[in-house]
Amino acid sequence: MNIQNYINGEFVNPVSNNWLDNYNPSNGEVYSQIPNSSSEDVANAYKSAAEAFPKWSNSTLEERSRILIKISELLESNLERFAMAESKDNGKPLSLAREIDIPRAASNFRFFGNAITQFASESHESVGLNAVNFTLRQPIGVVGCISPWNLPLYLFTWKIAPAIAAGNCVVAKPSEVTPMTAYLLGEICTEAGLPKGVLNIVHGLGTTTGQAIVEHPNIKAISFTGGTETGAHIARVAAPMFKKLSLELGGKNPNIIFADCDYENMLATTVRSSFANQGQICLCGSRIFVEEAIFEKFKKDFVQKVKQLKVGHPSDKNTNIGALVSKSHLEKVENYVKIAEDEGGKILCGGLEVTIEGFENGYYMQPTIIEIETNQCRINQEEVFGPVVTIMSFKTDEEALQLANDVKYGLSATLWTNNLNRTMQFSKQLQTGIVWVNTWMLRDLRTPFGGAKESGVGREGGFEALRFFTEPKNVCIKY
Ligand code: TXE
Repeated sequence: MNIQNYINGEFVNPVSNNWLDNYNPSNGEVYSQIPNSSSEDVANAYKSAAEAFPKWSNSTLEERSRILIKISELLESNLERFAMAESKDNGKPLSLAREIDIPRAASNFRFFGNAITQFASESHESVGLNAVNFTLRQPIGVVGCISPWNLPLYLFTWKIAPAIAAGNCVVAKPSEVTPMTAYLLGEICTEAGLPKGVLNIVHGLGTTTGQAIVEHPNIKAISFTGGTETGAHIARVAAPMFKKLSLELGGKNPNIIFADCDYENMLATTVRSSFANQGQICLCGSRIFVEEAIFEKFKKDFVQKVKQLKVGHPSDKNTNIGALVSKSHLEKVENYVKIAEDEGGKILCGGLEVTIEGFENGYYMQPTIIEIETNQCRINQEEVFGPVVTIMSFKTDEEALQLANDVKYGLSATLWTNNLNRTMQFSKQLQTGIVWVNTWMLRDLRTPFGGAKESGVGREGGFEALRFFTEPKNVCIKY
């Protein structure tokens, strides 16, 4: 089948009629073709968005809210279809797509459909000067949204929903590795009555289609989630045009475990925070630091639990770990296991590819735990983004904090302790955008989301996202 671009409310082929293969990671077969869109397609998408902007930006908040909530309802009523498409395209367990990815995509639209009706701006009375200032928040115009392959529809809609809620029109590109649910979203938007041109979806490679979005002189803001190197490149291209940027990039997140934690809860959650979605979540805790007093016990229990995880076909209901997203990504992750071994890391379990009967060409790998002696090794300093975690012990709070912060990334951290004083000390001193205490990936969509250091700039989520997608203007009225 052919996936098409969605421009001005219509499904269209790429102008050049060039196509790319789309692979099913569970069996390694090509199962669809996607447009290899050029700057011409991006220009068409921009034109359609620019034409839709005057009317959409003047639509009432009730109107926008109604349409966003309708999109959310349609995603919910098409849950099974979308979950199956996501699982097939990405390799993730169907159960995960059904329980997390698609419901969250629906929540994104519902949340921002409601949030926009509550969004307000500030006013300041200039006392003694007989003047009043207020902040007019206006949509930016046409904005670009570029998303990755790990949580395809979840992250695509996390950007699109606030952008259109705030009155912008959008040119969006999903990852070329996982285009399917973005394609299906076009149909839903039309059915929900989203006016033509408000959302335009172009498919293609990052270096051509994505680059064309970033280079387009009139696309004034870019919201991007992806790798740190790509983010740095986008920042360089966008800077001379003074574009507004929100960059959500890689992570190398510490999971710090103290002996005084609720052990069973910590153990079960740590299995999830290590290997959910095959470890391909920017928030996964890939560096596990354990207080010396419980290190040996934790090591034994963790290895035992992880060995029970079933690697299998994504649609098998017993599968805990599906396929990695692509062959090249599997090779990257395997290469990191070799690097870790060369650096003296000890593989406690996993490390090998898995062959699933009937799906021998799929991209499967065992969940892998590596014991290391120092944080200063490549496996602990570089983002692997697969089912691989390291463990290492520490003695004191100071040492744990130093290890946690000793990395160029700063997306999230997880802390396991029942000590309130320690909780506050770590919360203040961890150099990350998110700190989870005694939990992981508990998301409240009102909270600011994003990273410090090389994990990005800007925050998404809640009113932060609505602020990003609007331009504040100071209006000063003298009376
Ligand atoms: O990401 P890319 P890749 C990390 C992870 C992974 C590495 C590389 O470590 O192994 O990044 O993954 C588009 N202009 N993360 O190569 O290339 C691209 O088409 C404009 C962490 O798959 O960053 C896709 O839509 N766009 C991450 C999107 O950027 C460009 C999730 C992300 O792809 C572009 C994914 C360009 N020049 C990977 N080049 C997270 N933070 O969750 C690429 N793209």
